Amino acid sequence: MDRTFLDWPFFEKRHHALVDQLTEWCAAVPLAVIDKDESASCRRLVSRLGDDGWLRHVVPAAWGGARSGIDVRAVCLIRETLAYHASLADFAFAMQGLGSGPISLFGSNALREKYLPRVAAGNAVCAFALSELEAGSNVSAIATVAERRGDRYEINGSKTWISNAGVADFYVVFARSEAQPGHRGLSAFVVDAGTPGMTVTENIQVTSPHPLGSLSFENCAVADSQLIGGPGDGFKIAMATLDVFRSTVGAAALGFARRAMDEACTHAGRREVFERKLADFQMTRERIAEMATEIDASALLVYRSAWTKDTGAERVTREAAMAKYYATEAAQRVIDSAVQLLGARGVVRGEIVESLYRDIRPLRIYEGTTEIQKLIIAKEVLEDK
Ligand code: COS
Repeated sequence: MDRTFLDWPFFEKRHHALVDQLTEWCAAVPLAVIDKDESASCRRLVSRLGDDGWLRHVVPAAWGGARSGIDVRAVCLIRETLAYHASLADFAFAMQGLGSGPISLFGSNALREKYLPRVAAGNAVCAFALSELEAGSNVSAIATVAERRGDRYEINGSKTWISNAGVADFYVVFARSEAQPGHRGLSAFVVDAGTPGMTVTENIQVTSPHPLGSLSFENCAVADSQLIGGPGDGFKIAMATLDVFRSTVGAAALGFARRAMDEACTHAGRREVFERKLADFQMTRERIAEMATEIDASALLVYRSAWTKDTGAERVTREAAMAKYYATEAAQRVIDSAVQLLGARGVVRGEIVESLYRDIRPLRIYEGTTEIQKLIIAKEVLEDK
């Protein structure tokens, strides 16, 4: 994997050490092995990532984490490296961050104490339950309700496309608790798996296999101490959490793209066509040049966003949206080029570029589609004028 980007001014010495240690770890641990199903693999991966200390990077130090706050550059470097080796390992790591992010960023100390040490140790699997059938891109349209009854809330409604549904030990659930319409009425709650009234209604099979499903809530009672932030803070909690984790989606895309690039270059250097190496043809070189440039451009945007957040910016909405949009779209093009360079082999099940081709596709959709990222960027640019 190209490591020259680590010399860019975005990084500190500790980031180099992190990548060295994680690369060694990835070579030693059988990350790509699938157990009886993806859910079992995901649990095993979370537990191993916890045992070996990697999950400490998604939690603040006061609750078992590596540093006082979440170091977005470290999270990006870990996602990039894991994605290079095994997409399910990246997924398992990423969901621990996204699923616990609202608690780290906005939870009471009691909630942090209750959940975050288990997240860091890999003893609790997390989920982020935002999307609904009629509320994917439009978060303000969430219809799941949380009605206040004394010292608890009763949740009714349903969620879908929820990563780790059925595997998670707790879910951060966004629901409408306040009378105000649109984004102002939403709140965020932590709901433990096994809470009466919450059931997993469906497991969803997708192009890049990972645990995904739907949830139903019927008079599901949660104590008011499970509320994250205040009543009505849900929309801003969701958006601020996504601001942190969207750059990391770009980083995962970067890991996939770098792997595709390496596979393509190895193949082009070995494959003979018309009595020459594939790598000697100008059309191959043009493709390789485009792939390399898109990878570096993605890395610049991803690490610009992560560095901006780490060095104190309150919001990185525009930077994170650019990083996610550009890096995921570019990775799709890079991987498609790699498939093309491998020819027939590129579409054979079991080939690395074939699985990368399936793995990259959801990243252009989840945590905000490319189209939503473009709307966010345009809004930020126009507001600055
Ligand atoms: N951080 C903090 N606050 C934010 C914010 C952010 N990143 N983005 C918006 N806000 C605030 C705004 O400042 C505004 O506050 P006020 O009410 O005080 O004015 C409020 O939230 C509403 O913002 P906005 O008007 O921009 O909201 P919209 O309803 O127009 O929606 C989009 C904005 C479309 C950008 C949002 O719904 C979105 O990101 N959708 C995609 C969701 C997604 O990623 N889904 C995938 C599921 S997760 S896997």
